[in-house]
Amino acid sequence: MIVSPYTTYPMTTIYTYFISVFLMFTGSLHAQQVARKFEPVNFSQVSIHDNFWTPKMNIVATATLPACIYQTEVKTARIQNFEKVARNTGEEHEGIFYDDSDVFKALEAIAYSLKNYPEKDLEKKADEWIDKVAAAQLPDGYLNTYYTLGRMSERWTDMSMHEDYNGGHLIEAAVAYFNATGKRKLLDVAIRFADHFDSLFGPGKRHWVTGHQELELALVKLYSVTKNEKYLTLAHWLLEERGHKRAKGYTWTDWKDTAYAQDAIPVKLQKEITGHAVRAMYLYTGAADVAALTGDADYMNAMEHVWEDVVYRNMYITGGIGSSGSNEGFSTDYDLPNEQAYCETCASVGMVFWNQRMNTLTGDSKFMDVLERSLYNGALDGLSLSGDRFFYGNPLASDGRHFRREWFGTACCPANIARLVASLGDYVYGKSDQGLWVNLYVGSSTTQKFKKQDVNFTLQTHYPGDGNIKLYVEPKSKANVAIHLRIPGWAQNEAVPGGLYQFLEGSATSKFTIQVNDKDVPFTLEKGYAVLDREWKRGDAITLTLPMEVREIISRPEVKQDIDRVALQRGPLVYCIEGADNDGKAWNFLLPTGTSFTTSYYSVLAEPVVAIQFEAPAFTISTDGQQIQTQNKKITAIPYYTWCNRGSNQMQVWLPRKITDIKLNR
Ligand code: FUB
Ligand code: ZN
Repeated sequence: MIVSPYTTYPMTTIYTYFISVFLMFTGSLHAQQVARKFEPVNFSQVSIHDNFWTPKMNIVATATLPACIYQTEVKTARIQNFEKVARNTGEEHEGIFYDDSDVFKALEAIAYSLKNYPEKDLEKKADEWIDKVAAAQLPDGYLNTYYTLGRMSERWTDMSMHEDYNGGHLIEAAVAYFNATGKRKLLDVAIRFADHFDSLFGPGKRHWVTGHQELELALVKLYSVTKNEKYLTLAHWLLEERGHKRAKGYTWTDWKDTAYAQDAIPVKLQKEITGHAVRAMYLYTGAADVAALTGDADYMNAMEHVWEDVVYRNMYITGGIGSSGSNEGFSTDYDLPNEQAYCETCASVGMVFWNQRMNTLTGDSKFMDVLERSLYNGALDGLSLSGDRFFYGNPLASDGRHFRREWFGTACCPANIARLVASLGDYVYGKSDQGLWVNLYVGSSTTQKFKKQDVNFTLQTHYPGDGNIKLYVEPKSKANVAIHLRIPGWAQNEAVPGGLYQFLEGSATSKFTIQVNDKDVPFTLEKGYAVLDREWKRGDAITLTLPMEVREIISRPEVKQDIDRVALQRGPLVYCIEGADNDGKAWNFLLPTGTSFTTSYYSVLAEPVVAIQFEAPAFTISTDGQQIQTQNKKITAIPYYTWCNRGSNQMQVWLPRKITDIKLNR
């Protein structure tokens, strides 16, 4: 994974790379035909009414966003910084140089949330913040409270200082708020900022390598709403700036290792994942967006390799990534410690972004499988069931000291998980001229046009509680639509693409089934989708049943931390053992081969879940400390994302098979 200076690249790749760099500098980049296999259906066209997600979206609106607002304007000076700029009385900036981004991310989350949970007070608060943000913009379009409050002469001198990152989040918020409300005040601010950046940097102007990638993907969003090609050109140019050691001409604090920010070699030549996990995810999301609009196959090729490096060798079973705290990112292949896992919430959120882009570019459901894994496990774990406590890191084992916090000094994660949950509608469906893709099984409805005819789709399910999914298809009269239903890899015996994790042999599962109007129907399987290409009439209903048995999972032997251990999964959910359900202990039992599992509804937590139960030998030390006692105990496992909602507790995802892995003194 460390980029080797001796890595060789095929001549054709190098040749096409230089051609495209040449085109960048001659300024002749144009958006070509969109290279996506289908377009994601925008959240604004999807109504969600889901047993699992709707309560979460409501909690985001009523608890998470109020917590973000309280922390942002009452407990910290984030909003005050904008007010200080507008007052222009020489006051100092308070906080960290990237704090503005938390304001923008919260605004973005509010925008999505208004669609699911229209709440006048939230919209009022957003408008109030937008006025303050707008008042802090300088006449030349510059917007950054850290530099404007006393550091004006230093602006745009240090690429690591997140002026671009903050600007990217401003643009994302502006686009989301415009899409959700039709109000364009923040969009105009974002356009002025982007134009300011464009006046300084770009083909034939100054060089700039984004210190924390984000502006790339944001500029593509700005392009998609304004249709102004200069933003797409700028996004592409920013990608091309990487990997040439251009950062050297500037002060680049803490910039010892360019692989940290995926800047060691040009993006198109990258094959291996390196460095900071969130930076990487935002970079590849932006690269996939640019590839989709420019048809640039080199980006696609590079990302296929990098994606395999992530998923085949560097991803946790929870879909979390970035095992190392020292660089907040990747270390060496298969180095996936459980208790020390960093797995930042934002990195799992980034996995959702990137995998969605890869899915729409390729039409391959393996990317959605990874997205679903990161969404339901690594990302969702970052949000407490109450909605107002957060994890920054998401380890896969705890001795009881890991706990959820109200906020963080670096507070990137809370608003990130808020914007992800609130924008869930973006990930459910995809559409092409001929077909509909159902990617996530979320109770919802959407109306889409096929050959000028509106067709309404309504999906009903209790997923992931059970695997029964019903999709009602309602054209006005009759309509030909190829409906693609994602059949998750886990429902076809593939735990994860690439085999880093595998179902234990003999860990039985039934087959998925599909019926239309209660009758078996023919379908084809294409890239992980069951395709039903036929004429639909009003009242037709598809029933998809996914197998929901408890599956035991093992790791490749290279992951030494998981040797002789087993993880449990049911549907898309990874499970863990938490002390709260097991007499305070999660490290004192063995999971023997051949254990049988039962499942039941479990209402001990703040939301009902399906728990897994099994009998296992548990070990305790006698009160005099002289003997180890064994007794068979009923163990309860709960979905990983629900742990640590009853105070700090012991927890384990990978359960031991061997007595030497038991830890009694915890
Ligand atoms: O630098 C901004 C954010 O802070 C990053 O995305 C996180 O990883 C944290 O370092
Ligand atoms: Zn974060």
